[in-house]
Amino acid sequence: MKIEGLDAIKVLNSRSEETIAVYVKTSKGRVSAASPSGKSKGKYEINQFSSKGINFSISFLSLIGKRLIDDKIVLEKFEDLEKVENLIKEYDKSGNFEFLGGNALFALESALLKAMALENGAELWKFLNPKANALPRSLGNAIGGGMHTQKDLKSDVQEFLLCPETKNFYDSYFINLQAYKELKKKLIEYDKNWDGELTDEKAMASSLPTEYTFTLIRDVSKIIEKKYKFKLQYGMDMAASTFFEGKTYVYRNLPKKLDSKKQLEYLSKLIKEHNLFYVEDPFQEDDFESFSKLLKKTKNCLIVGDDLTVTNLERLKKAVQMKSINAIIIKPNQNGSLLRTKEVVDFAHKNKIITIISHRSGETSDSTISDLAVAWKIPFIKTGILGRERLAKLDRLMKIEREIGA
Ligand code: 2PG
Ligand code: MG
Repeated sequence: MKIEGLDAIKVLNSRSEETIAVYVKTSKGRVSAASPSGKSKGKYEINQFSSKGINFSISFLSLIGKRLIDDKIVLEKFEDLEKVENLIKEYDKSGNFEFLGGNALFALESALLKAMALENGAELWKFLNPKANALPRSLGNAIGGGMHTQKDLKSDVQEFLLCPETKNFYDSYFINLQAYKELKKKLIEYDKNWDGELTDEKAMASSLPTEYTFTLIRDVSKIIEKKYKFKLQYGMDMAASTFFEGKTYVYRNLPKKLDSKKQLEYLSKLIKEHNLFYVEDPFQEDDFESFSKLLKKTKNCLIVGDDLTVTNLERLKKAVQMKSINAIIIKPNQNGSLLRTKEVVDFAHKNKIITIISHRSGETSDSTISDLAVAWKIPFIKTGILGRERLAKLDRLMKIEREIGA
């Protein structure tokens, strides 16, 4: 594939923040891709944009586009992204693409991959892996709080996540929507402070304490099982770094301060009593040790690294070596490079770590992560239940499901 044109522009994400979209033109047509932005970002993620600002990242991308065209660089397969990264490294000496920025690189590489797929007359997932034949399970954020809402009285837990056990993707999408509706009825009945406000990810911004929320979710799971005969598993993203202050976790809903030992006791009890199958970032992002203590204490629960591991191979290796996690969030813009992201996924799978590809709280309608989930055999996708930007990814997976004939 020869590139005929490459434009980088500013676009707005679902939180009305500026981010980057990249358009690539080849003889077969024009494709585009855009990057999302996080709010509860891990401190070890690379910057979304150059430290010189988003405009600098955009000019940098234009320069790379010009070099790709002038140097007549031929891109034919996923691994050819290395040619692009080598070009970038001529100018970006940071070692982690921080001079360009994670959002800039992810949008660039996604657009280039889409162009290669178009050139091959294939859908992106199929271009990347013609043998792919399975869809991920959907993890949907139904109730939320933390940094994803501005309310005063809110949940300390950033996301209460639902995950239906269904055979096909369409059913899991359908069940999550039904469960969301049932939960909404419960909130209207039991949360007198809830005024209908939604979080950045279109989850319901309730004001109820954590334990209470889980009892409502358990009731809803019973309703769903009875009505639709599907099991509804559930869990949470604590995003614990966002309320770790000094040496303690500062809970504000039912006020309490827990040190890491108390946090460990609290969480193992919560997991047991509420039968949680998924807990993301239960401790702050430097505490590999407490993660591993929790993992040791639990059975049948995914202990998931997000801010802990930030889609970074070195941090994943440390987590594996310390037995801190049995599952990892994959967010390509945490490091920007799709080559590096794939390395993280491969290393995780080799070490029996479950992967979960994930949206960001500030999203665009780009659905590249849906294709990556299928192509890279990622068993879970966390991408919300409602909202245009979330539905774009769910719709894409339903379309892929039809193409695969699964
Ligand atoms: C998370 C994400 C997505 P953010 O913490 O997992 O839900 O939030 O994009 O704000 O980092
Ligand atoms: Mg998270």
